[in-house]
Amino acid sequence: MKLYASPDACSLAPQIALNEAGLPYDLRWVDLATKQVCGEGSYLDVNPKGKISSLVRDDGSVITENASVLSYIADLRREANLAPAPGTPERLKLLEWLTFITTELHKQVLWVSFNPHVPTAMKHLVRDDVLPKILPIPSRALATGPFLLGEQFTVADAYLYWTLTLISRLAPDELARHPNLHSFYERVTTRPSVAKAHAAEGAARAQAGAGR
Ligand SMILES: N[C@@H](CCC(=O)N[C@@H](CS)C(=O)NCC(=O)O)C(=O)O
Repeated sequence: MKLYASPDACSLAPQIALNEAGLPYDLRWVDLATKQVCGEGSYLDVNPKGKISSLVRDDGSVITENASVLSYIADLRREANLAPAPGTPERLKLLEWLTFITTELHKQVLWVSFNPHVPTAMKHLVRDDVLPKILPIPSRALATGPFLLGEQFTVADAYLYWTLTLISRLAPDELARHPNLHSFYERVTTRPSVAKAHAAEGAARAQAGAGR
C-alpha cells in the first residue's frame, strides 16, 4: 500500500491508523502547492481531486477522502480495534464523529483558517465565533472516557488529534479552555503510532528543506 501524504496535512491521521494497525505501507510525499509527488510525477494522476489523503492498494485501486481511508484501514486489520464492527450502533457513532470532524473542524475551521486566499475577517469570525461553539462538542464526549467512543482508541481519535494539532497553533487560548481536549491531546501524543508519524513528517520536511 502507498499513502500519499503531506507534512501537517490531514494525512497524519491515516499514518497514525496504519501505525496502530501495524500494516506495512510506503509514504509518498506530495507538494500540495505544485501537486507533484516526490520522485513520481503529478499527484493528479493518482487523485484528480488533488487533495490529501489517498491510499493506493497493491492492486492499484485508489481510496480517497480521509473518512473513507480511515474506515478502510480500520476494517483491514479488525484485530487492532480501530473501529467498532460494521453494522453496529457503535459503528454509526464512529461515522458521526468522522463526518463531524471532516465537515465542522477540518473544512469549516481549518480550511478557512489556513487558506491564504480567505479574507482575514472571515478567519477571525471562524476563530472567535465558530470554533468556540464547536470545541465543546468533542470536549463533552471526552468527559466520559479517554477517547471519543469511550475506552477504545479509534480512527476518529487519530483524526481529532490532527485537528487539535493545528487548532493549538491557531487558537491556543481557546483550546486551553477545554481540559478534556488538552488531556486527550497529551494522551494521544504519547502513543508510539503518533511519534512514528511525526518522525516521518519531520524527515520529509528535512528532506524538502535540503532539496531547496
Ligand atoms: N474532501 C477531502 C479534503 C481533504 C483536504 O482538504 N486535504 C487538504 C490537506 S489537509 C489538501 O489536500 N489541501 C490541498 C488543496 O486544497 O489544494 C477529505 O475529506 O479527505
